[in-house]
Amino acid sequence: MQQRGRFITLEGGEGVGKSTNLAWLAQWLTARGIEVVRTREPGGTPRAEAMRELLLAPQADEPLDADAELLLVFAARAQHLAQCIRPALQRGAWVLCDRFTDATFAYQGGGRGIAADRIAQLERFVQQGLEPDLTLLLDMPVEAAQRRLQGRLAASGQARDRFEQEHAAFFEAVRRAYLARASAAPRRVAVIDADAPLETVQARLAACLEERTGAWR
Ligand code: Z5A
Repeated sequence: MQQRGRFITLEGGEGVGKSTNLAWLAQWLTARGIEVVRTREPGGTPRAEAMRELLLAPQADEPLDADAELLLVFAARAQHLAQCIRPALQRGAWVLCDRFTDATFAYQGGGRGIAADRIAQLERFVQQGLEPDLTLLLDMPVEAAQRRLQGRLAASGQARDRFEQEHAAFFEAVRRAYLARASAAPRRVAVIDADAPLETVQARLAACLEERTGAWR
C-alpha cells in the first residue's frame, strides 16, 4: 500500500525568510528523490488564493472583524486541504507549506487576542485530526526581521498588506505565541534561529531535517 506523504510546515513572523528557505527546502528534498508539493497559506488553490486577497487587502473604510478574519482563514484552509494537501499526501507526495494553523494561533490568537480554545475548535472541525509531521519555526527578533522586510519591500516597490501595517507590539505578541506553541509541542516544532546569514540558516535547517526525517524514510 502507498505510504502517506509527510506534511512539513514553515512558520515565523514576517521577514524571517520563510519564502526564501521554502524554495531551498524543496530542492533539498527533491535531491533526495522525494516528490514535493510546495504550497502556502492562506492560499494554495485558486479559490483559497481569492480568500487570501480578501484577508490581505487593506480597506480603511471597513475594518475586517477579527472573527470574520478567523473564519476566512479556516475557510481557505478547508479548501486548501480538500483540493491540494490531502490528495498530495494520499498519493505519497511530501507537502511543504508556507504557514499553516500555528500561524492562526500566532496571529489571530497572539496578535488579535482570540482565545486559543475557540481556534482549537475550528482546527478540529476543519482538520479532522490532520496536523503537520514537522514544523520548522524560523525565529528572530522582530526588529531585525522588520529591517529585512523593509529591504524586500523597497526592492520590489510593493505596498504593505493589512498585516504588514500592524505595529511592533502586534508582532511581538505573534512571536511570543509562536514560541509558546513550540514549547508546548517540542516533538513536532523545531525552532531554528534565523538571525544569521542565509548559508548558516540553511545549514541549521539541513541538520534539523536530517535528524527529524531520518526515521521516516
Ligand atoms: N496569516 C494569518 O493571519 N493567519 C493564518 O492562519 C495564516 C496567515 C496562515 C500572509 O502571510 C499573512 O497571512 C501573514 C500572516 C497572515 N502576515 N503578514 N504579514 P505571508 O507568509 O505571505 O507573509 P509574510 O510573513 O509577510 O511573508 P514574507 O513577507 O514573504 O516573509 P518571509 O517569507 O518570511 O521572508 P522572505 O521574503 O523569504 O525574506 C524577506 C527578505 O529577507 C528578502 O529580501 C530575503 O532575501 C531576505 N532574507 C531572507 N533570509 C535572509 C538571511 N538569512 N539573511 C539576510 N537576508 C535574508
